[in-house]
Amino acid sequence: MHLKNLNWTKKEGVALLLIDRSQQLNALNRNTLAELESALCALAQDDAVRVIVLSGAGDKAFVAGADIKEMAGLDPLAAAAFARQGQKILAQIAGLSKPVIAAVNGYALGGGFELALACDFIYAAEGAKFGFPETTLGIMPGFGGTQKLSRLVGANIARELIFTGKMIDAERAATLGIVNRVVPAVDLLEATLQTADTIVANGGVGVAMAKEAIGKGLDMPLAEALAFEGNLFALLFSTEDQKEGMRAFIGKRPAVFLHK
Ligand code: DAK
Repeated sequence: MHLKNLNWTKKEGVALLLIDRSQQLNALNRNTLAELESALCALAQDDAVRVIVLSGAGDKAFVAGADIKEMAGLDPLAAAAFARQGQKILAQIAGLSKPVIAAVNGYALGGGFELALACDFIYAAEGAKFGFPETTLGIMPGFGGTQKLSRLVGANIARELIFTGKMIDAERAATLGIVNRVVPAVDLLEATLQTADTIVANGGVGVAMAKEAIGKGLDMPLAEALAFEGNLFALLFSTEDQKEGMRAFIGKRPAVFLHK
């Protein structure tokens, strides 16, 4: 499917969703956000898609942030609408029952870093750069960056990155736990798609519930989160996937999951 600033392809349970405004380093303008929102809606409802890989077109950027040229002219009401649009997309990714993996192939700055952080995990190309330059523009992160980064790496690292606006490379991001894996740029999509394929082969309901348990559980006190996990675990014993998975193990054969 080709939209103006976005395109996606589907293969064997995996959708590869590319933000495609490479002349502007895939910066997020309002049109791109609107397209991303409708693409995520369509992919959420598509049963043939079980994992989404999100990346940027070209070899320079994942997303170099919100579109500064467009943002510069926003009045307060338009800025509020822009914020709502961005936050809706982040909520969509968190609320999707399918994993979303970010394949960061260059700059992931500002809103682009926040978009990557909203995904379930991040693979990065060698040479990719992460940062929050907002304070160099007189603003601050507004799509969840202050909260997501602090929870992931701790408040002090988040403060340093956000207050200085300096970029870090993919290796440092991996050391900090922001990035799961760093690979040569030419191998990034293949490595990410391979991991997506591994997930697709597993029981879809279990994966979806694990995503929900991790995502929602992080915002709960531990005892409540453990109870939540226990309830979801119990619910899985009503699924065909649980029966098939265990039958296949006992029968010494690969499982064939129906994802229900
Ligand atoms: N916006 C618009 N255009 C951008 C852009 C951006 N973020 N980043 C790059 N471009 C454009 C450049 O203007 C240039 O366009 P032309 O001049 O050719 O028309 C083209 O992409 C190529 O960029 P450069 O020529 O600058 O390429 P370089 O390799 O020299 O430099 C760079 C690459 C990534 C270091 C540099 O482009 C750069 O510093 N870009 C800006 C990065 C940045 O500051 N990003 C953060 C934006 S602020 C909100 C929530 C969230 C946000 C806002 C509000 N609310 C809740 C309300 C998010 C804010 C942000 O993300």
